[in-house]
Amino acid sequence: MKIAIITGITGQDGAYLAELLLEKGYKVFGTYRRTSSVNFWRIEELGIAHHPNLELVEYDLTDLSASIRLLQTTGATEVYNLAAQSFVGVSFDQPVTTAEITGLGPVNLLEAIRIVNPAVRFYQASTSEMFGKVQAIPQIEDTPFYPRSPYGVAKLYAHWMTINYRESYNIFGASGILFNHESPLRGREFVTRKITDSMAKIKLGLLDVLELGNMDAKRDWGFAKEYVEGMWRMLQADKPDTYVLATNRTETVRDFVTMAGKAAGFELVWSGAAENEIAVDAKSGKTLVRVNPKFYRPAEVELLIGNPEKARKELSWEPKTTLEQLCQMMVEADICRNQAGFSF
Ligand code: NDP
Ligand code: GDR
Repeated sequence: MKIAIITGITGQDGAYLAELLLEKGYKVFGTYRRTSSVNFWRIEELGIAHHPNLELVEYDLTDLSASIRLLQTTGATEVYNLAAQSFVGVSFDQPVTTAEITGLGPVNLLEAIRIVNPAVRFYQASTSEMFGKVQAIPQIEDTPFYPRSPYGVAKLYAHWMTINYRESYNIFGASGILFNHESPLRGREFVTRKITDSMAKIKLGLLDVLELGNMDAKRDWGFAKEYVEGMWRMLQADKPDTYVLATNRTETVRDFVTMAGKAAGFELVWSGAAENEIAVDAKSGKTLVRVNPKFYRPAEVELLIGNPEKARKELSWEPKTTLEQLCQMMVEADICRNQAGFSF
């Protein structure tokens, strides 16, 4: 039986990846942080929280000795490092914590692998945020990086450390440069889920208006469940490498709001510019969306679009779910949850 560690199993990707590895017959050690109240709603929703081959382990990525013990006690041969302070907005307010967790944290695991078992295969969750102020369109593995947030800078450090351990110690360190991927399990602070949850609430009369920041930002949004399959394929490859996973389609935040509004039964019409922009429902005449500059970021990533050609060729990976299907799936899930009084 193959044994894998997934750090960050309480997050969106950790939950989907655990589901995938359990389906493939793995023994999975999923790590979670000690908090005053546990946060297992995603693995519960997927129905795997009590799977006999899933063991939940308390662990913090910033602790080197805990990382060494994790490798020693589990006997894992694959480590998927998904743990991070992953919210870009917060990274501007907590740059040091973000650097410690998101930047230095992965080095604790790389060191643990180097010390305990250099044959362990390591996946690092890198990100399109490393491209930041983009230097080429679309972005591929070789596009120069220009991160625009403390989060992006921290991830870039971890990305290069993964490559450095690959080149220095022959460790199988794979880095997946994943573009935004979403799902009904996305955290509610991220823009797509904030939008789908709010549209569901407005439809059910639980919210009047959705407030957002930069409507012009363009993102390449895919379906998270498909992206975790790409992570697994990277660790089954003959050699460790860096791969972009993306859809090669980009849309604005505004377009996603319109799409989610449609899925909830509204017909949004936009007017005004920048800080004064609003969207009115053509059927009821009510203002349902408005800009609030408090959601603007000190520096923004304006445009992301990735070409996953290398992953398609070498890993036979490609995205299948369209943005319209993804948006519909998220709105429907949020309508059901809000009807049931679910609050995550
Ligand atoms: P989430 O924010 O949903 O999950 C992050 C996970 O990291 C949570 O389980 C969180 O635990 C855990 N975590 C945070 N800090 C620590 C710590 N100090 N020690 C141990 N665990 C910690 O992220 P996603 O699932 O969306 O993303 C997974 C990874 O992929 C992240 O590294 C993210 O930066 C990266 N990524 C994500 C993309 C996306 O579009 N989703 C795109 C590209 C990269 P807790 O629940 O306790 O907070
Ligand atoms: P991002 O995702 O920063 O791309 O990072 P997020 O959904 O937070 O923002 C996407 C874009 O939407 C704009 N935006 C808003 N964002 C949020 N969260 N809330 C708002 O109200 C709002 N209004 C407009 C943002 O300014 C931004 O341009 C995500 C995370 O999952 C990272 O961990 C991951 O590495 C990258 O995707 C790829």
